[in-house]
Amino acid sequence: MPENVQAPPSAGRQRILSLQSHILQGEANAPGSTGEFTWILSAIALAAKAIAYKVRVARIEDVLGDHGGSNVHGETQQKLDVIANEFVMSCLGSRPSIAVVASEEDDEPTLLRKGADGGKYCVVFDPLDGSSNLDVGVGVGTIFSILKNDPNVHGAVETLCQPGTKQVAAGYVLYGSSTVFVLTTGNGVDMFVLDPAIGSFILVKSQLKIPAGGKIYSVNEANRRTFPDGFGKYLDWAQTQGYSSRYIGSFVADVHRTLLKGGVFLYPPTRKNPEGKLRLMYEANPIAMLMEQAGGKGITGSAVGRILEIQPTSIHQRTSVVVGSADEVDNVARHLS
Ligand code: AFP
Repeated sequence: MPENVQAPPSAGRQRILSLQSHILQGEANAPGSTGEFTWILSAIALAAKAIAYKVRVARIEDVLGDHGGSNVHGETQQKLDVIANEFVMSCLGSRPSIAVVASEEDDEPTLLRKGADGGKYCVVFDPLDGSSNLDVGVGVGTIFSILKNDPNVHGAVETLCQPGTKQVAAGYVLYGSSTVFVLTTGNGVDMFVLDPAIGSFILVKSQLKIPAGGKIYSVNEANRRTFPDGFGKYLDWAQTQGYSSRYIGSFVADVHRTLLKGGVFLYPPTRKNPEGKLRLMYEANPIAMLMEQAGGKGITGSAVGRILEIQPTSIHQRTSVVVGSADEVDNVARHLS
């Protein structure tokens, strides 16, 4: 630069980019974009900030423990499950671009708009995954998946029952030692961290890639005797190869570690949950999309198929899950076939 020309204020400095600016930038590069998508992500980010705050002060405000009810899956609801669900619902409900929303905590999806009034998108979410760990201060998370709305399909359930390959975006927010927002809009994976001082999610890693391998398996090994044989064979093999075991019991936290450090997370079919425990639309699909976008893989444990290709028949259906580094998912698959 010539000596007489002053450097712009940002030259030589690290650029600070918020989630909002990052999405706006993406929309500016997408011809015909209307900005509706930005509104949805900003609603999720707002709900996430409110949930992050509640999780931090839960012990002080005495909102830990059982709510007294159970959700559609027969699981005990925590007080914070209900609070988080209301936060996400109220943030999303006011966005005119959303036609249908469905929460893991609710029996039925909510049809917000239909026909000609219908918005362009549908949002499916698990407001507070891993909530049974809240009382002991373990990381929990919100998981979401965004699908397109087809105005010609009537009925909320029919509208939502799309395979994971149709997701236009997916992500999670981890409420851990920091609040981390991991997002894909189908063009790689980006990671943001909430700066509590300014109340913004700041981009910390663009185009995040999962390591191709990693000698860590993450599974509830107490269920091993009831896994299909192939999973036992894989675990025996991994133990002879010097693998480590890490299991938090909170899907988002286990997935986040796997994404950053490599390895594999497994929730196989068990005697108690022959279809697997995790929910296809609220948990498995969004995480499988993130893993694939980061260069990893996601398969079901039973038919050794790609999670994203499962055609859902109900919005609360469960699936077995094997997600993580491409080489490690292949190692598991090799023992299943
Ligand atoms: P909660 O939301 O009831 O705590 O369930 C958490 C979860 O769905 C998922 O986050 C964990 O990976 C999985 O269950 C743990 O299940 P196990 O306790 O059977 O290992």
